[in-house]
This record gives sequence, C-alpha cells and structure tokens, in this order.
Amino acid sequence: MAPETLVLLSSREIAKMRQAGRLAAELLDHLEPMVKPGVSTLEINDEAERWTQAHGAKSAPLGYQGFPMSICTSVNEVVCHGIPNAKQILQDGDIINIDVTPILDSYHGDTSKTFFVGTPSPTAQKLVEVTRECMMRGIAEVKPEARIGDIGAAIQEYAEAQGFSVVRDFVGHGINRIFHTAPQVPHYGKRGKGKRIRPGMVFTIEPMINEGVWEVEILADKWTALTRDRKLSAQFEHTVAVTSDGVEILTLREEEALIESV
Ligand code: EYF
Ligand code: CO
Repeated sequence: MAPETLVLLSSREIAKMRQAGRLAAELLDHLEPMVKPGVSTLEINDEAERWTQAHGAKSAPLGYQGFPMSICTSVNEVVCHGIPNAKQILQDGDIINIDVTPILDSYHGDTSKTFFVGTPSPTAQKLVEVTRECMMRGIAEVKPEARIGDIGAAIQEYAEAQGFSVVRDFVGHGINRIFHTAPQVPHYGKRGKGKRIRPGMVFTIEPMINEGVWEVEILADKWTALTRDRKLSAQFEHTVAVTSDGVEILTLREEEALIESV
C-alpha cells in the first residue's frame, strides 16, 4: 500500500502500537537521569541503543533515510533531527529534546520531551512549559468528527498568544508499521479545515515552538534543523490513537499519567 494511504488500525493493531508506545515512554524515563552537565549526546544515544536492543526492539531512526544515529538530540537552537555527537557536551542552562522511536514487534512508538540541563533561564523555562501545553492542547482537540486543522489551530493560537512562533517545516504524521505515513498533522492552521478525524487513526502530535522567528535552516550535515535567528526552540511529541469517543495517548509516561489524573 502506498505510504500516503490513510489507514484505520484495528483494535489488535492498536494494542501493538500501545506496547511500542509504552516502550518509547519507558525509554525516555530511562534516559532522563543522564541529562546532566558534562554528559555527551553520544553517551545518551549509546545508552538508548543498548536499552532498546535489551528490550527486544530496534531504533527506527538508525539508517532511516540514511540518518546515522539511534535517537535525535536537539540542543538549544536546534529545532529537530540533531545528531548525537561525542564532542557535544551538555552544559548547565541548556535545553535538550530527546526524540526516540523504538520498533517493537514491527510497530513504532514515537515520543519526545525537552529536558532542562541544570537550571534553565526564565525564557527557556517559559518556552518549554508553553511547548508542552501546546502539545496537550493539540491532543485535546482529537476526537471523531473533528478536523486535523483543529489541532494546529489550538497549538498556534496558544503559542502565538504567549509570544512564540510555530515551526512550519516539520509536521506530525501517521505512524504504524510505517514510521511516516498519512495523515500529515501541521502544528498551525485553521479550525474546520483538513481531513476529518476518524476512530482507528494513529498519528503523532509534535509541535516545535520557537522563541523568535519560525523559520529554520538546515546545517551542512543535511539533517540538523536550527532556528534561522539562532534563538531557542523546544519540542514535545506523543503518539496518539483516536478512539470511539476521544483520544488515547499511547506514549504517556508514568509521571505524566499522575499529572493528568489530579
Ligand atoms: C530527508 C529525516 C529526514 N524523521 C523523524 C528522517 O522522530 C522523528 N520525528 O518525530 C523523526 C526522526 C528522524 C527522522 C530521524 C531521521 N529522520 C530527518 C531530517 C531530514 C530528513 O529529510
Ligand atoms: Co519523534
């Protein structure tokens, strides 16, 4: 089937996605204690690869379209697809997005979180908090009969009201046995526009929110996207499944489940 065909997953397939999503969430939890000044992004990558293999899974990014590493590590002005590197040592005040996608039993779980390294600046703190809230507001729009445009509109309205901008060049995407498939899920847009949301759809919501302008540049390595003005960028990502009456977050971490239930 062409990757752009929009598929609705059966409950059996969603159960598989739930297992992959849970593993992805646990991997982020496992990596979190490593996020400290003095640690290199390569050390985080190598631990992610070791842990993924030890849990019977594979790292989807490794070799995907030629990507050279197992996870993406995007620090400060890097918007996404940062490549882990032995020479990149985390410093107090940095922010780092860690984006993981294990493949378990052929199904993908894709999630990311932006972490603080030590103590953040007030601007970094606000940007990261607003970006997580953008993702959650986008997820709250997901229900049968809503439109894909409702997700982006909710994200864009909140980000811009807080004085930040929404990256246009990278979007959420359908995900199942295939890493990137239909539908595309922009993090900006208009309510009532775009494809209708149906039970059985599974896709990512992964807003990248910038402190300054929304435009990005790609480094000479052909992968790393960074802000055109070199100001900060943050990102959060969940994989979600549309249910008969709303949404299930397949990559929810234990810590978040506790927050969501209070
Ligand atoms: C050709 C890639 C292709 N794409 C997405 C491919 O986790 C991800 N999204 O949430 C994600 C991770 C990777 C990825 C790793 C490699 N790619 C990246 C950058 C440019 C590009 O163009
Ligand atoms: Co991802």
